[in-house]
This record gives sequence, C-alpha cells and structure tokens, in this order.
Amino acid sequence: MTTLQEYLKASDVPGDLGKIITLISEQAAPIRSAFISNQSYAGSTNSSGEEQAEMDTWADTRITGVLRESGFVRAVASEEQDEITLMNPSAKYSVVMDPLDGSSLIKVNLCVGTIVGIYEGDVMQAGKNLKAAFYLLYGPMTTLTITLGSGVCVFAQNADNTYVLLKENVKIPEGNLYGSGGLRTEWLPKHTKYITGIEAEGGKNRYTGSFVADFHQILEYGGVYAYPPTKKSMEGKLRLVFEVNPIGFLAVQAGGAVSTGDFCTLDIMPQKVHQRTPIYVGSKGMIAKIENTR
Ligand code: AHM
Ligand code: MG
Repeated sequence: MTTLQEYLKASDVPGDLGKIITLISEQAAPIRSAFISNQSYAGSTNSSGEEQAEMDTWADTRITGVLRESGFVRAVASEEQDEITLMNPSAKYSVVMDPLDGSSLIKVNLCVGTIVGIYEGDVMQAGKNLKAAFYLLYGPMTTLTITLGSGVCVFAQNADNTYVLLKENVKIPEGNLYGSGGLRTEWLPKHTKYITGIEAEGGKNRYTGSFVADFHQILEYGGVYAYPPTKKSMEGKLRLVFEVNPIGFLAVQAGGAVSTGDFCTLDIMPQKVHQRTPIYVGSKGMIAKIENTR
C-alpha cells in the first residue's frame, strides 16, 4: 500500500513543501484526541465576529506552533487569526488554513475537518496559484484528500498514524446531491431558481453544516455544495482564502468546478485576508448550470 510519504516522494514534491504537508498531517492524531477534552466554548470571537469553539483555538495554536518551530514556513493566514502571521522571511512557502472547519458540530459528534492551502511566496494570491491543497476529514476514519496540482488522491490514517492510499485519480462524477447554506427566505431569486430546478430534476438534499464533510460526499457522489449570496450577506458566508480556494482547487483538480455563481473563484485576487465569497463547488455540469441561471 502506498503511503503518503511514498506518494510525496514519487511526485517529486520539493523538500520543504513535502515537510509542511507531513507536519500538518501529523497534527490529525493530536487534534482528534483533543476533541474529547475541548467540548466547551472559549468565549472569544474570531475576526468575523463568530464565537470561537475552544477546539478552533486549540487546533489553530497547535498547527501554527509546529509550523513556526519548523522554520520551513514564510507566513500563515488562519481563519482563527485576525492578521497574517509572519514566520521565516527566507522560507519559500506560505500556508492558509481553516484549522477546524464546521466546529459547531463538535459537540454533536458530526464530521469536521482541517482545510489547508500552500502557496509559493506570500499568502495573498489567487487560488489558481496554489502549489498544494488538502483537507483532513475527522470522520469514522481520518482521511486526507490532497492535490499537488495534478490530480487528487485520498489517504486514510492507520492505527499507527501512517497515511495509506485509499483512492487515486479521484474524479467528481456528474451527480444530483445538493447542499445549500443560508435560510431559504434569505436566498436571492437566482439561487432559488437554481435549487428549485435541481429539486425538480430529482436532486437529493445533503447538508450537514460542515463544509469539508459536505464537499467530501460531493467529491464521491457528484452534485453541488453551495453557500450563496443572501439578502443579509451578498458575499455569502465562506472565506475565500481559507476555505473556498483550497477546496475549489481540489474540485478543479478532480475534474469539477468552483464558482461564485458567475465566474471561477480561483481567479479572484484577495483584497482582504478574511474576505468572503459566494461559492458553488462540485460537478462541472452543476456549476455550469448556476453560471447559466438568470
Ligand atoms: P466555520 O469555519 O466557522 O465552522 O464556518 C464555516 C461553516 C462551514 O463548514 C459550513 O458549510 C457553513 O459554515 C455552515 O453554515 P450554516 O450554519 O449557516 O449552514
Ligand atoms: Mg470554516
């Protein structure tokens, strides 16, 4: 069975990039064991004004700490930090991350994940420039879904914490699952028309409220995950830099697509680190459909 280490080597990944991927993937085990002792809320808020679950802060501190100590990282932008953290100015790679996505689901024991993107140079770049993107999904198994810019692989963590290849050359099929964030009463006409159309064609609703988990089932079965613009927030909810770009890059590498509803999110040059964007991600046909909805 191919291990993550063997895969990184066979892919000729530059040393420092491989080390960063390895270091973050090694945090899955401590993060998993910390779930049980970090059930309560920290009582602080992140820069988007949302309550930070204690686990968010814990995972953020843990990953940021190991990246800083490693000396391989130039800068880190995290959903849980207001500003970009500068580390080693002579290092080649910078990391963007949502250390614990879907954290409101921890106390009900549903799946959550860690989202990571790695750029050469600084963090404020268009998503299409990513050198690697991956997410850890803490489900019945811990899995790591990764692209190095040429296809997508899924690894599963063994009892000895080694990641072994579960699936390679993953492709998003055309499928009919859909999951949409935002209250229906807050949706705009274009999105309502789109979802109503999917439902009329027999689409099945699947939405847990954890982006990583909801995307992972789209990757397997096909369909669309959406967090649309709403009457309250024209930018939707998800953050371009930490969430939308890494997952969107993976989707495109798996033969799918990602869009604001009008154009590919990977072309957006971020203006602010915590910038939000509407997102539609999944099967190519589903994304073409929203872009063609008037
Ligand atoms: P988080 O990073 O604070 O957990 O917020 C992002 C999450 C996504 O995982 C999920 O898709 C979305 O927010 C759910 O939002 P809602 O509860 O509005 O459906
Ligand atoms: Mg998140």
